Amino acid sequence: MFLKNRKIFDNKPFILLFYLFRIKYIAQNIFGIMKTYSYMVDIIEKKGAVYLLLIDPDKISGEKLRSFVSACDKAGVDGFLVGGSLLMGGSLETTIDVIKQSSKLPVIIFPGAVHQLYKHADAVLYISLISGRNAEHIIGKHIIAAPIIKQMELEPISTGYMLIESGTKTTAEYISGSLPIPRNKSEIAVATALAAQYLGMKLIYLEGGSGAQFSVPKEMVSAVSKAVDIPVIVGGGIRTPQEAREKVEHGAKIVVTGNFFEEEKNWKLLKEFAEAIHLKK
Ligand code: 1GP
Repeated sequence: MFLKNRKIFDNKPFILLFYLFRIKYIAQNIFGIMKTYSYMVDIIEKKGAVYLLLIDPDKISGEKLRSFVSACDKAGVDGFLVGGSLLMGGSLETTIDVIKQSSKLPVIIFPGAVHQLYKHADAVLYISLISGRNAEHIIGKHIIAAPIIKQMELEPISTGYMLIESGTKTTAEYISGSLPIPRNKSEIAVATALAAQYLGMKLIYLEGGSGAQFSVPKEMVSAVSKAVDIPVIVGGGIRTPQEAREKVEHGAKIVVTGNFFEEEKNWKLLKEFAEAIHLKK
């Protein structure tokens, strides 16, 4: 029996086929599974930074969502994050379906909980709350989510998520039961971000929290961006194109806005935000 198998392996075309499958598998891992991450790296290369719009399914739906997505598309937004720390009734699935019907831009789930996963999204930020010490948010929920992500064939983008003190207590802080990093302690943020990079994470998210009173300080954005080699995302409390630009000028490679565009009267500023974030023209 053993000798019989040996004969098969001695067969050169068989070996060639074996290696071709291996190469295909490796290529799928790099170019297939990491498709959305590669897309963002590519945008960073071409435009200097990525602009993502966070959509909260509780805040917008139906025709208004369709119009908003089209407006984002026209304005030069690079993609969408969908999710929230707390979903009060809005549907993540319907929101993603509507975005997908209205735009070709990638949709990345920004999960506030394990049940916020959906196979029609392009990717999921696989966030570990590394600024906190709550094991459930560092690794616990991830174990529950991992088999679901695999089954859905979603691209997980490993993200070191850091809450930064932003004036008042934010929903993310309250729900996660974790202390944010003090605004004036850039060295803690740097050490935490470096640890995430050494653990193999693909992104660092400096989060002021949705609707934050103050966005992440530029000094901290700069210190963290200089220390790590992976892209730094900055979000929370960004309300003007100038503020968004300042984050990019201090090293942010991805900027997220959410709250500000929940008011329709602000949609006219989408293009200005996109242009401010895209440093390279
Ligand atoms: C929140 O960083 C995002 O998780 C966006 O924050 O809603 O304040 O823009 P805003």
